[in-house]
Amino acid sequence: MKKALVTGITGQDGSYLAEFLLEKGYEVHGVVRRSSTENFERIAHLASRIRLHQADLLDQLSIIDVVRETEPDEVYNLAAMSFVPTSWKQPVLTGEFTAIGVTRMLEAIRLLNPKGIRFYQASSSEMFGKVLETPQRETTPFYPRSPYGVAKVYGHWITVNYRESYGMFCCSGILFNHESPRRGKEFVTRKVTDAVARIKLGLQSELRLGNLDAKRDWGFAGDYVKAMWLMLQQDKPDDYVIATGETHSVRELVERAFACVGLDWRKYVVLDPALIRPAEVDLLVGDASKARRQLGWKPEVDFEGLVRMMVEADLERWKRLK
Ligand code: NAP
Ligand code: F7E
Repeated sequence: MKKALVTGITGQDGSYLAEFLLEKGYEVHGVVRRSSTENFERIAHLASRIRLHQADLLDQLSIIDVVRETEPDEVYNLAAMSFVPTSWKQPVLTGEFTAIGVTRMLEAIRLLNPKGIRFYQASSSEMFGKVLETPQRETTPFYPRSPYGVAKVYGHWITVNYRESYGMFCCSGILFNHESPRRGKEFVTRKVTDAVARIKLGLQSELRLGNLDAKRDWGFAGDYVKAMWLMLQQDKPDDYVIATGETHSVRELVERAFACVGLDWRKYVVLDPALIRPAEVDLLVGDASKARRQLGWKPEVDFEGLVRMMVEADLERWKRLK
């Protein structure tokens, strides 16, 4: 039985990845940080099948301890401060978690089992930022536009560097936006689908949004965790773009989500300048042909299916709560 260690297991991707690895027959270990109130909602249904360990990406010794105790075959480093606007409010902390945290993980592996452990780093399309090429692929130069994007560029290159310096099996997945009913409510897709459900049920009257013109390549998180695993099953470590190849504006997302419940979005959406970012990423669209060719990966859920899935899940949840 293979063993996997997942940081960020309480997050959206961590919960889908843990499910996926359990289905593959893995023994799954997760890193959680200490908090006065537990926030294990996304993995509650897996509680009896996974093992959780307290550690923090800010604390090198705790990371070494958890790698030593669990002796994993594969490490998936998903933990990060992942909300872009917060990275302007807490740029130093974002750098500590999202950038230097990667080095702490890699150092633990280098010290304990550099040839035996395979490592996945959760890199991001935010690294392309003010894009220098469209569509974006593995060779597109980076131009990050937020402290989060800058931190992810560091995480990406330190992963490449440990592969090249020490011959470690390190992969970086450059994942474009991926969403699900488990997405945090501060991200635009979930903010919209949650509001649509509440408005439909008479629990909310307006939805405040920022830039409606930004375009993103949105996929389904359940599809994307499979790509993470596939990267670590190859003969050689490498970096891959994971995306759908389709882009849509926030306006299209809003229109489609309201249409799912038969409402006209113009009656409810209020533009709020406070939600405009200091620097924006205007357009993202990925070219995942390398992943398709070498990993045999392709997304199963399209944009329309994704929005419908999220609206329906939020409607169900609010009906139950109501
Ligand atoms: P998420 O839902 O925000 O989850 C982030 C996870 O990181 C949570 O489990 C969080 O734990 C954990 N974490 C944060 N700081 C930590 C620390 N100091 N020590 C230990 N754990 C810590 O993010 P996600 O959407 O699942 O994304 C997973 C990863 O992929 C992140 O690295 C993100 O930056 C990256 N990524 C995401 C996307 C996307 O569209 N979703 C695209 C590209 C890359 P708590 O529960 O304790 O907060
Ligand atoms: O914003 C615009 C906003 O916060 C998407 C993270 O997972 O994906 C995510 O980062 C777009 C932006 O995601 C609101 O200006 C308009 O252009 O959902 P988001 P993100 O910033 O793209 C990447 C790949 C990651 O790696 C990150 O970790 O939507 N937008 N109005 C808004 N965004 C939010 N959040 N809220 C609004 O009211």
